[in-house]
Amino acid sequence: MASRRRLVVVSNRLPVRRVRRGGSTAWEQSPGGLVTALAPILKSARGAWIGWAGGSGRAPAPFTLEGVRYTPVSLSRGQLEDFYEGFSNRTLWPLYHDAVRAPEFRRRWWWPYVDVNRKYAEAAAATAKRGDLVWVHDYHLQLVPAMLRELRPDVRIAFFLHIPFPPDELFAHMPWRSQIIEGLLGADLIGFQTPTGVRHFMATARRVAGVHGSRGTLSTGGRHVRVGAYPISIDLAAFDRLARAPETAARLHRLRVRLGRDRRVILGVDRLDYSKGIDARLKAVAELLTSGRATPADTVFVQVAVPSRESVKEYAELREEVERLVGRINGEFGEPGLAPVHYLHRGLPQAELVSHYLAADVMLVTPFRDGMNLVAKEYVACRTDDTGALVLSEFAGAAHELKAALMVNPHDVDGLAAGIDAALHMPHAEGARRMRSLRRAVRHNTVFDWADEYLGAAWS
Ligand code: GDG
Repeated sequence: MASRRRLVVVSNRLPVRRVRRGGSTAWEQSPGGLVTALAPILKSARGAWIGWAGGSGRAPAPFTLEGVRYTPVSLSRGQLEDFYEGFSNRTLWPLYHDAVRAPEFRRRWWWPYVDVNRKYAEAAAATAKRGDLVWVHDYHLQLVPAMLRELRPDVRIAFFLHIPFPPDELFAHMPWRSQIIEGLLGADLIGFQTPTGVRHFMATARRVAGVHGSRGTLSTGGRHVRVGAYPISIDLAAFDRLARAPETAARLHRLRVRLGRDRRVILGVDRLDYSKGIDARLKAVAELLTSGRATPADTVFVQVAVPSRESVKEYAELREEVERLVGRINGEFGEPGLAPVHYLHRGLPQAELVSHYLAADVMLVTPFRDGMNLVAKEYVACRTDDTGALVLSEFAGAAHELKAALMVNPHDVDGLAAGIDAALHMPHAEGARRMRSLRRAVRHNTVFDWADEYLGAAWS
């Protein structure tokens, strides 16, 4: 019954961008694992995607791109400030990331969050047909499942949270905790990145909404809501292909020559976000240089920090802190022509990103908390010759699968420095054994497996 299997995806942002072509502008799919995995499914299921397309004011008209129907949602300047920068990124984001920055609970951000969620729910209700599956994504839209159920009890509803779900006692701080839990419970399936997220959510749902259930099913209002862990992943084949491409070899060669062929390369790649532990790893690098375990002549640290949420105060402060640390390390330990830290405050084209992964003897993924962390998986996917070492925070969702990484606690600067040192001196055989095991883990669960598993559960 093809009509029953239609999929409507709802996410804060549409995975598209406007590009200039000739004298006019056109829409283009932006690169990313989620859209790569879902585009073929949406295309064959004549599916649709609803989300914000950037900008404020009137939304652009719906359009079709590579067989997928995109419906932009409009957000006003005020909604962007209160719903997006405020409630989503200054309340929910820090609260769900273990409160590594204090979440702000402002009453004037709550109603815009409700209004914008209703707008997405109405757009989904207007698009979905009877029996369709509507898949709602992420923390910006947690009220949509219940709002949509109210409007359209005849569709199936699934929700996936890309970021961690916090422990019960932390979530309890949220003034609108019951509204959020009830919003989520409107779904038929709620997916989290890890079993820990599932556990936290089940505990909170029992306490806040008084629902019953165990073993991945909750009962509420005469319905069953399934709750499960579905760890997201990457398009392994795409990274494998890029890593083996002849142009990549040439790019890698140029990069290694510029970084110094005899130096060991340590790499970090993140959005410039305080959850990612960029400051912690800079302190650990400083510790290695201070203790003489690394010198600017034998080791170089490259940090790619992609600008993110720059209008949010905490992000501007983090940028200052990171740049101060980089300046201090280079000032203290650098020599003319030999900077121990290279800091790039920009995103790289994907082919360039892959040559950085290939240039890195050691990859540092050290978030204080992270839903999954795709960078860790991408690094592993690119290491086709089983070389390289991954230093991974035990607080990244990816740590559940990438067990052969060198695990670290980013709050412990000495332990982190010791982990990096161990990675730099890892015996070849042990490094290869670990990398083979990491590669098996990524092969075992690609983004296509993730989408299959999740959608299989949502449709059943
Ligand atoms: C959220 C959750 C969860 C980064 N720098 C460049 C670049 N990137 C790409 C990477 C990777 C993506 O951005 C970052 O993904 P992460 O998973 O690390 O992080 P978030 O943005 O925080 O995503 C996270 C994810 O959702 C998925 O569910 O894993 O836990 O926080 O794909 O490759 N890409 C390019 N140049 C760069 O400089 N081209």
